[in-house]
Amino acid sequence: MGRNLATKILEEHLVSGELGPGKEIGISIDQTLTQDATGTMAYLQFEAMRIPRVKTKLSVSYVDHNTLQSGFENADDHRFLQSVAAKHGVYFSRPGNGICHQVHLERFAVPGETLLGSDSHTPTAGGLGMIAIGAGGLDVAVAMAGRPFYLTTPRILRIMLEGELGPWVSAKDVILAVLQKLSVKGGVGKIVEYTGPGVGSLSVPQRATITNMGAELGATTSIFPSDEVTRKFLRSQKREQVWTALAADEDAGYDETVVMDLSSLEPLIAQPHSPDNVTSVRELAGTPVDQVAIGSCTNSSYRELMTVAAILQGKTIPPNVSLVISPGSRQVYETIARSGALADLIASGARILESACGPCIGMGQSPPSKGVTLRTFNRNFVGRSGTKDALVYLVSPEVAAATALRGVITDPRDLGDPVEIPEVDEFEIDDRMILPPAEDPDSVEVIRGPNIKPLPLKDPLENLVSGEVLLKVEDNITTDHIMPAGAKILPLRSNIPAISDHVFEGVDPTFASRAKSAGGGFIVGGENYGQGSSREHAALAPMYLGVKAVFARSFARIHRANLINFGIVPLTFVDPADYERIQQGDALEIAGLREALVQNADVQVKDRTQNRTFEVRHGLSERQCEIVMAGGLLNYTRERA
Ligand code: MIC
Ligand code: SF4
Repeated sequence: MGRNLATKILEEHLVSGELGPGKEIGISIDQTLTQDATGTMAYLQFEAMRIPRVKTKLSVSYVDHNTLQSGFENADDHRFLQSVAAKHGVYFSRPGNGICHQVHLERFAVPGETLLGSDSHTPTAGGLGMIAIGAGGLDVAVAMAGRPFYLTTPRILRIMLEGELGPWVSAKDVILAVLQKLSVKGGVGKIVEYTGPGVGSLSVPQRATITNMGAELGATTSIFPSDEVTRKFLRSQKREQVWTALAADEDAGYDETVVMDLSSLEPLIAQPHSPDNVTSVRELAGTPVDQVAIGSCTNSSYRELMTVAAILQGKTIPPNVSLVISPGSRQVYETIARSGALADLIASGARILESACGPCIGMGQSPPSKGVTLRTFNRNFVGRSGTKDALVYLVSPEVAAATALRGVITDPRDLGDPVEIPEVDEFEIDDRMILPPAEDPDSVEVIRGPNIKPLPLKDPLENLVSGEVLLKVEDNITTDHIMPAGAKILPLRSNIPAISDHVFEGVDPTFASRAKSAGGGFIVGGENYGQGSSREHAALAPMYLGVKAVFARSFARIHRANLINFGIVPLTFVDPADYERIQQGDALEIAGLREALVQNADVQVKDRTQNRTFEVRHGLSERQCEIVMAGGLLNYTRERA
């Protein structure tokens, strides 16, 4: 049997282990990317490894998240990032140059290579035929040091695309349809590989929208073949020389296959508060909205903003709607400006923001109380917009623009003939906002502001671990629940003592102070605990508060890896009913934890409050056991250096 594309690239990069169900593999990483909200930690960790220059083919540091400088903190972080990049061989994409995933797709992604990024939407580059994986900052730091990235061999899920998209239906509708079918847990442990005759009808930015939101499936990554469409896109970026044709073998095998007919899709919408809560736009048509936000790494490419501009041209948005637009990259921004489309957007009453993540991560533009907001983004978790009781819906740019125009949720098919946007054969290429690393690293002084606090480290794991259940939460808890973001908290990303006070703030504002006064303890979660963002702060800050282990029904991949990296033991219930039995406040004791890890045995947990014992499983590889016992990956790496 032939090989699928994902397996081919994984095999080419395999440096340890062998591919097989449940087996841990180590792959070499060609490229890394970081963004500012996770990057400060990643570079502090890289510095701690005392390696002078990155050992990857290419590493890029982007500034796109913390661009609202309402105090010195973010600006200080940017200065640190710029200087540390110059010193250690990393390219630096300046604030304003765009969202990491959009810029990386335009300027750096290479078919067939591997990319590890400290952001969960790194799989965006899968639209260009890369194996691009999101991870915690520490994993990225280790990759920059030239070490492999470890993961459990993913199952390969094929999505066979047939037919072509109808008028006013776009890539966002494809991935919303996939989410509707598979749910936010449907991709856990899998790589989603798109194949079939429908692939050729999708442009690279459309493919990237689909692979981007594969993160919302919980997938390890998603990938498209590299074909003539890919070549054309690379030519438009004056990078045709990096193109190679890549595809699965004709007779390739897959673990699972789903068939999707593109021509049967209609405009879709994800309702509050989960990206998989999908229905048709028709169903909700007529609902009044307060805000429409267009942008993010999912939907802010050139063609998308041109489409929005064409829909709004010569019109004015109604008084009940605030329309905000953030172009995905400076290249997109400049191109729509030169074409005149930007003027059309401004004239329509749109509020134009800088090219950055912006409202997607709650950096400004929070909706009003109980406000209805339609966004072209990828996540609509409670509170992420900055307004806890807001109702956030996720849609395509076409639906967003039609809705902004009418002031009520609108199926764009009601607008009549679709707008046609001619493709750009060649973009104007200007990389002056991407700074190459210094030629003389010794001359560079790394600048640290007062917000950058030293990295907290954990002691090696003890054999007897005890404490109380500090919090019990339900299924699908996101890292936005665990470690909220937004304009007020994000500036503290390089200050763990300060950011720790906000852990679980939206769920239980007493959590941090209770954890501190109890000297730490445990967390209990349901299924898919820790889904969403890659922020390692969702592990690092609880570690700082003394959390020793998390019990859950199941974990999301990146968060589980982050817990291990910071020495917190992720444990799953052997009998799922124990999740129901265990209560917040129970006093627990685990004797012989280290032994259980070494012997690869199930772990006995004594619930002193209920006077009963239950079993949990760690499922850690030998390497992961050693990391946890060392008190985290940094200690482990140092011990081995
Ligand atoms: C997100 O979309 O949630 C973020 C902000 O980009 C995160 C990274 C972070 O929290 O810094 C992600 O997706 O990994
Ligand atoms: Fe930025 Fe939003 Fe994309 Fe995260 S999902 S990288 S916050 S635009």
